[in-house]
Amino acid sequence: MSERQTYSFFLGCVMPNRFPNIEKSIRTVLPHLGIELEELEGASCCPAPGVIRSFNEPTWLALASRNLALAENAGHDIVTGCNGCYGTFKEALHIVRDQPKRLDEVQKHLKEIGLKYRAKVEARHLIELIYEIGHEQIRELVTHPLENIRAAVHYGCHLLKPSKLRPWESKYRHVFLDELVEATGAESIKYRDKYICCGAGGGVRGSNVPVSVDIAKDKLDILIDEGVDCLVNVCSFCHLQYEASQAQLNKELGEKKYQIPVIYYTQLLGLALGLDPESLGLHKHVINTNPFLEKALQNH
Ligand code: 9S8
Ligand code: 9S8
Ligand code: COM
Repeated sequence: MSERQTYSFFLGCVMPNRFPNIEKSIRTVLPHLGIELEELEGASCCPAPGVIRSFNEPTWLALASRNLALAENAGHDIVTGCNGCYGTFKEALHIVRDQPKRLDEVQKHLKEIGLKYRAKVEARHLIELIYEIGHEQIRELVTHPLENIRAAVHYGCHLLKPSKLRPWESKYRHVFLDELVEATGAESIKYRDKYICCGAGGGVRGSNVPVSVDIAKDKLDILIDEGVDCLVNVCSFCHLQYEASQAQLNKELGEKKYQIPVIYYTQLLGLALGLDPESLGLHKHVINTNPFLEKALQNH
């Protein structure tokens, strides 16, 4: 692997407030891949692309640019583990690079709070950094392959779309995450509606929980039929949706029908690197991870 790289770590809202266990797994695993994270002090909500942008686009752009400016002034590119935050930053950069008037407008706002901004910073998703290392190289680092695990990969929307503003080469766009999951030794299964929205984004979960849970239920029912060991994701908001929706559905049913462990990619990879499940936050899940861990740890 090439020399170590340092990024400003953008947490977003969901991870530190609801899933510090995912944050822990990211902070534990990335240094093993030569990726160092620096705190991004003073960061705010990205703000969420499907929510705040729909209400007031100029405010969304100014706030997104403020977060990007913090990283730019720290001298690093920004990295996030949430698809929504990734979407906001990729699209905010595209707008100001494409339309000088918008950059001017944003620079005026940021000047008022003493921030310089040239839109020279890049926005990355941590899975993009891992993709660049390559699935074959990741496979070489794996010491404890997760041979018994049948995983259902969930990409989420903002990771892939709009495709012209995303870095994935077209022939890898719909398989790169499956390849990275398979590099851990797990099997990534084919299933119906793999690329469908989890039902949380775009303000759906915020405004109408029953509709949102219903959308999540479609995929969960497909995965129960497939008999998977876990659902793997790379978005803190999708993660929240599948954890919380299963708990909600079980409560409504009065029985624990929905028991699919929801695993963030760095948790899966960490296990395959031989790291301790607690250091990956795997003991702090809403949906019990024990049956998954029993199978996954057979090579530990
Ligand atoms: S920040 Fe505030 S609500 Fe959220 S997690 Fe991701 S999208 Fe950006
Ligand atoms: S949350 Fe994460 S990326 Fe989104 S909009 Fe549709 S899918 Fe789940
Ligand atoms: C989803 C983000 S990851 S948003 O709700 O669409 O803004």
